[in-house]
Amino acid sequence: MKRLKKANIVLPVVAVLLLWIKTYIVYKTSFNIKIENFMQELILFINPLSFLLFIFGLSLFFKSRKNQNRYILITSLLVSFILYANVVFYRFFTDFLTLPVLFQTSNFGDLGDSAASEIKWLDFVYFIDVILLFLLIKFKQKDIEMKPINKVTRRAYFLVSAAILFLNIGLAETERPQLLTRTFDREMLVKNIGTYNYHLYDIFLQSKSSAQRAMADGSELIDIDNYIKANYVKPDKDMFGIAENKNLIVVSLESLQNFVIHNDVYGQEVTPFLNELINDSYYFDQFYHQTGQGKTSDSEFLLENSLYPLGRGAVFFTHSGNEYDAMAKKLSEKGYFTSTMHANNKSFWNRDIMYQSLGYNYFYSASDYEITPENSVGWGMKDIPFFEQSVDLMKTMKKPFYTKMITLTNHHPFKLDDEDKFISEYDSKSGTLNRYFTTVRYMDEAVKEFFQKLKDEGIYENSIIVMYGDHYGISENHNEAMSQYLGKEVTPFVSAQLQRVPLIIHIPGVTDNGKGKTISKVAGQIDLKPTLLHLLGVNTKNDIQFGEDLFSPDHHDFAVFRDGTFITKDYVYTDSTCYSKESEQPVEDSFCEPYKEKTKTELDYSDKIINGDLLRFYENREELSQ
Ligand code: GP9
Ligand code: MN
Repeated sequence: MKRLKKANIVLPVVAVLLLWIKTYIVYKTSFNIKIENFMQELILFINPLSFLLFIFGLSLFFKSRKNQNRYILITSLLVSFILYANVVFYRFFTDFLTLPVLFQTSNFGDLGDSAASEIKWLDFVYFIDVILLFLLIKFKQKDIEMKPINKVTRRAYFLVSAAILFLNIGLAETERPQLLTRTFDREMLVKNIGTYNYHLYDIFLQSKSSAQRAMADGSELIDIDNYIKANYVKPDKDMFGIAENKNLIVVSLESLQNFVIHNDVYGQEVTPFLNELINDSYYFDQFYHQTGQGKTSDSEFLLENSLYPLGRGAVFFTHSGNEYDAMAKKLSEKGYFTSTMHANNKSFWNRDIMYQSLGYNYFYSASDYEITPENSVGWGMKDIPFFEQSVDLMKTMKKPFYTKMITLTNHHPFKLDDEDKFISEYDSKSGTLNRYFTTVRYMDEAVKEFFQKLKDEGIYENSIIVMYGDHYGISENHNEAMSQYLGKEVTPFVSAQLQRVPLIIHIPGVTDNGKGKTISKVAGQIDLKPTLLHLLGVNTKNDIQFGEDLFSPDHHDFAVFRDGTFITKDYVYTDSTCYSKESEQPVEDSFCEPYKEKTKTELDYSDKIINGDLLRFYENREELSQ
């Protein structure tokens, strides 16, 4: 019996086998990883192995069986948990976890509702192998004949594990050259190096970005500055300052996609008020959201800075200590009272910290509102009471003011009390899509009452009201139901088109009484800052920004998504394929070629600015370029 006290090799190998098989089954059943050929399938199959061999191999260094057992069980549980966390995250976001997102613990409480709806009791099957391992250790281990581990066996074991790692990377490199240098696409990474190695790589990237800040000096800003100056477009003379000294009210409409505008569910209009308002406003119907994992907060980041959010994590979390030249800051300097109004926990998305860096004077958060169980649903306060109380707060604000309001009711899982359902649900296999229309309809009603109250309180005439959808509400997980609604297949081209969100700019005295216009320029949230500042008569000529004034006659039809997808006047480049907008079919790559470089440059420069915290050198910009 004595020999059983020493570490052995059977148990770690069993643990590796169990987790390996489980990971592969999870790949095939819980993620939607596209496999195009046998080689890709093979890579997917072997990719969990090197990490698992390594991590369980460490147990071979334990001197006692008891400690080895403990280590193996805990590791198996932890690794299973990481895999499961990815599964739950994927169900909601169709994406894999990144380190910064994982550490956004202050969001976890509020994410409860959404996350809970993604957790199912049957999910315990994701841990079956851990239970098996436990039972094996408890009841069967003494029956297994085992040799104590020696140095030679250990060395051979790690050699095999290293060989598998190199084989994996080698095969991946032939399938996807430059995989690790071009980290646009997380799915590609997971597919090729496996979910566990991907997480290690993510940790490496995170450390790299911390180092980047430490290493940066202002010199990188020179190239960026030159690029931005060369691409600057002048504002339209008649539009510049058209709303000077008026209040600026920006409303971020939660999860509102453009496809619901002028659309219906069984004859019931989804957005009757917005459809009408569009006639009295500038309405941009080719306007795209450009958010990444930071969702609402990314859209706020785009609005405020005219910089791209990050490819991983939420920049509100990862770079809240940076220096920014935000719209809020510029308007505060111009004498505006600047604020955000959002009836949610102030620390959600790290807003309370980030808003200080963006230069807001005040954040009206949950504690500034009267929130009761009766006026709440889903994520929190309903939009109608939110708007109502917000207008009362506006009356107390110093004028002129800039406020950004963030709505909440039209948020996944799109729950609504019966009395707030103004239309009936859609009928498809996706409850999410079915309910979505009803919450959008509710939000439309809320906006209508908001306009009325602004008029009643005499704020309307002195304000301009800007509204945009922050990001998609219906993810690709609902493609089947979506294609049923749209009456056509949701191809990658259609998916990219579905990222359009409405942008409505309503200027009393200018666009009202039917003087509105639908403008079909290709544009994105990155264009908001210069556009709005110019309307208020604030110059942005010396700003570091990637957006262009939407009213400028020189504005380019161009929008870049965070994953490298881009849209031009005639083409859509997505999923490594160039599509013609006219035929909606793939065309020769050469049509998209000229814009690839611009896309890459802009995303790279924007990342450099954020990772290096380059705007802290901004004051000395004149000196830098001399
Ligand atoms: C939370 C709200 C919703 O405060 O902004 O966040 P989202 O999940 O859409 O990013
Ligand atoms: Mn949102």
